[in-house]
Amino acid sequence: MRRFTTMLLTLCCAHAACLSQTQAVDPNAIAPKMQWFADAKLGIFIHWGIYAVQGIGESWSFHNREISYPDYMKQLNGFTAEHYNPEAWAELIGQSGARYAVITSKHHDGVALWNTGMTDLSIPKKSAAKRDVLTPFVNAVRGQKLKVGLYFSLLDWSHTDYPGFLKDSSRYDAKKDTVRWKRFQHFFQGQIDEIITRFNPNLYWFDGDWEHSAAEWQADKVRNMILDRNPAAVINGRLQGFGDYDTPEQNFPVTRPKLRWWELCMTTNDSWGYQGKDTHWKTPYEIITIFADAISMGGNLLLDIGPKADGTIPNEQVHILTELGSWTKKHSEAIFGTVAGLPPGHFYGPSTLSKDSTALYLFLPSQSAGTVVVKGLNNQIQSITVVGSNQPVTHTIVGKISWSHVPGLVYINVPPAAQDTYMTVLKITLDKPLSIYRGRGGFE
Ligand code: JFZ
Repeated sequence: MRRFTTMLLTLCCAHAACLSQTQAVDPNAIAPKMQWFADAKLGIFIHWGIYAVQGIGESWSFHNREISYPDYMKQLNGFTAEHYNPEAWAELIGQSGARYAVITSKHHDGVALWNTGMTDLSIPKKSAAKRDVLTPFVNAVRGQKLKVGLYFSLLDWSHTDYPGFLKDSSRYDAKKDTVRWKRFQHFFQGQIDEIITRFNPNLYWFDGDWEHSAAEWQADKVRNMILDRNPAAVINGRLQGFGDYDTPEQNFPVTRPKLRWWELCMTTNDSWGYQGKDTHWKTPYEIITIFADAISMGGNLLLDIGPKADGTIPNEQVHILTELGSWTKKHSEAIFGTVAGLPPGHFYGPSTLSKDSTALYLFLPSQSAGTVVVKGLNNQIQSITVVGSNQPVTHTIVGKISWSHVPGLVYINVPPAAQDTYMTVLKITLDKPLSIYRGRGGFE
């Protein structure tokens, strides 16, 4: 059994029911395997399940008694996947610029997308589609040379040996009936074992950990099961302290999340799965500015789509991914392989840095032409260009006092013609690795 360095870092996730937890993973020990994740920047999340049939909330709709459990499960009959084209999905994801995709192998409703041997509640055994819809997607994603992530809900509100069921009713108390809870442990760990052996994903995206403790999930054992098979596998932070990175959800973190690596998961409208009535779409501009903000703070964006029950992806989501794709392609050097940019206070907008920090990328936060300013830059500027066109950009140094070590203000003239449809990016080539002034002015 592998041993973990236990750090006394107490974390609490976003959920009200969350138990406070101790982070068991040493960031220095996992840094090498996390490199692809840090460089990936963009992932596409897919919530696909029977909830798309009626376009209702994924799993939560029956849990919260918006629909009866039997009626929820009747959606199995409408889940046809008749137009499902996993290669086209993977191609669209690749075109968006994403470097990885994460799909729901099983949500809280317990309906597995693959042909699990641990229960009959699966798309191949119980739905109209009558086939494993997970394996072809995993293969198609690999065919696009993208990393594969599998979402797996630890909690399973359908399983008769799982305590939780509806919001106000549970089957039993796991602390009292330990024999029954052990049966559930055998079940969910058996499914994880299937995922490990059949799919060997690059990333495990657990969810639903908040209903039980690390000891109850045997989170250390689960982590070891995964790493014994693939020491390079990345595990998200919803494993009661035994994951590798933070997963803020929907809400943009204004200050950096606690763990060294993090990923904001976010919907394109207000729903994870397909809900036809939800037309509250984010615009490509909003998605792109959110993405730039995340990478500026050293995080990734995991942008969600919710395909329909027939396997088609809603047009609005295709549009968002396509627009995002042309923007990420044009600005690829400012995104991939960069690291977090300037700390707050130097520039009114997101920024990134090349890994050697000799190039600073400024993401212009508005469409207006005119000037933008960078404060506290000690370096000499070799050139400023527009990313994507290499158009040169002029600047002036304002307020530099000859006898002071404090750098002047860099006023950059943004040419109106350089404006991108969504977000213009400037590249400042520096004389040497970035050096910034963080003082209070005057002699400090
Ligand atoms: C979780 C899931 O429940 C949700 O359906 C979706 O898959 C998302 C990516 O992850 O999000 C949560 C989890 C818990 C709460 C709310 C959203 N909660 O406790 O209120």
